[in-house]
Amino acid sequence: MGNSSDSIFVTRPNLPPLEKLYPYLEKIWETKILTNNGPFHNIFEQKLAKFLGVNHINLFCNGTLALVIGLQALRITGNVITTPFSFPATTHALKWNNISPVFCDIEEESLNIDPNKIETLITSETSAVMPVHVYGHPCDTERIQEIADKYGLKVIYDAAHVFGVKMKGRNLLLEGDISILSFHGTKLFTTFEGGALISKNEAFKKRIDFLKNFGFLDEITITSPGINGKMNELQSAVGILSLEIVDEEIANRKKISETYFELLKKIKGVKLFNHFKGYDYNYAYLPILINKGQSAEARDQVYNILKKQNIFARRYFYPLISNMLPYQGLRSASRENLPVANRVADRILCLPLYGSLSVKNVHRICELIKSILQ
Ligand code: T4K
Repeated sequence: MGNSSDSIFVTRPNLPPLEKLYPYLEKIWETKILTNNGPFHNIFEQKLAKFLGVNHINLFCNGTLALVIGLQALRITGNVITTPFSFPATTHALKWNNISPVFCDIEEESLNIDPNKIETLITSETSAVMPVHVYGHPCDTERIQEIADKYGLKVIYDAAHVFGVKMKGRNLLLEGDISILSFHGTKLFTTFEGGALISKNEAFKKRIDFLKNFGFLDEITITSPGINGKMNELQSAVGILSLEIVDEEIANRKKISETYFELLKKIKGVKLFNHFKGYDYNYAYLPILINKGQSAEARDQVYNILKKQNIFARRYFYPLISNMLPYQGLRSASRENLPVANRVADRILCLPLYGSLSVKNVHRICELIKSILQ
């Protein structure tokens, strides 16, 4: 991470006013309740459930553990079909459960798992599908559910990027069996580190509550070999306050994104992702493809020239997870199996996007991209 004061990063956290946090800190210092289902944890859990329009939610210390524990609670085994175009946490969560990932190619337009390619990968070992709503663009959940129902598979959504995405007539977070969110410092909605798991019934939520607290049923009874996935009081306090500012952040990002779209659409070789049909986008990311030449060269050129100007765009998600050392040897990791994902990973660039990014800087970034590509 660069640290020059004029640096422009891919994102910046949207933090609540510090003075609003002080009363929460005073309360924590007074009561000395720091964690283990404290009062702020419970308030945040309720407020968050209401905000997201869900009934069953568990808070976590991060999104990765929510995934690991969610897979465990669903008793997923064998093989799981997933996307290679994501943050490594998605696939690592499978490995931490001794599950083998089977990589499926992605769609050109949404960059999400391609439902048309899932069925050919299903074998007697397959127990689930784990798609990711990449950059907050919703997966084709109806088609995925149809396939899951046909073969009796579970569906686990890595929904780390979708906070604040609003579908017309349905709640994206209630698709599949479970969804997990991330509240990491780089996310649109942050609790510094943090995450949540959304499920469909109270019994499952209770099971997750045990699993994320070592499996304790009461002071002396352990029901299962749980782990520590709890969110603490400080994170929860930040979460309560951050709920008050997230809608404004989305509105600010929307305006900034619109400036980007306006300027970038005129540049040959830049592909934008701005067709938000059927949903209100959360503007979590500003991904573009640099479509010039056959390799990653042009994209890397843009990335490096921006970097020299202290503009730190990011190549999320390059390299593909399937090309990372722990996964390279898998049959499904071959480039022939994943032509679209490999092509996209060589061209993807996420540009800086956050509510306080100035329009002047957006113009500067777009001018630089234009001068490099023309
Ligand atoms: N599934 C998906 C699809 C995910 O994208 C993620 C996380 C997960 C699962 C796992 O959820 P968690 O267990 O993390 O809750 C970041 C994040 O570490 C990671 O959480 C995130 N995805 C991923 C997309 O991005 P890095 O290595 O790129 O972060 P870093 O530290 O380079 O930060 C990028 C920029 O953000 C910095 O240049 C400046 C800014 N920044 C960052 C931090 C940490 C700040 O301004 N303040 C900060 O505190 O991975």
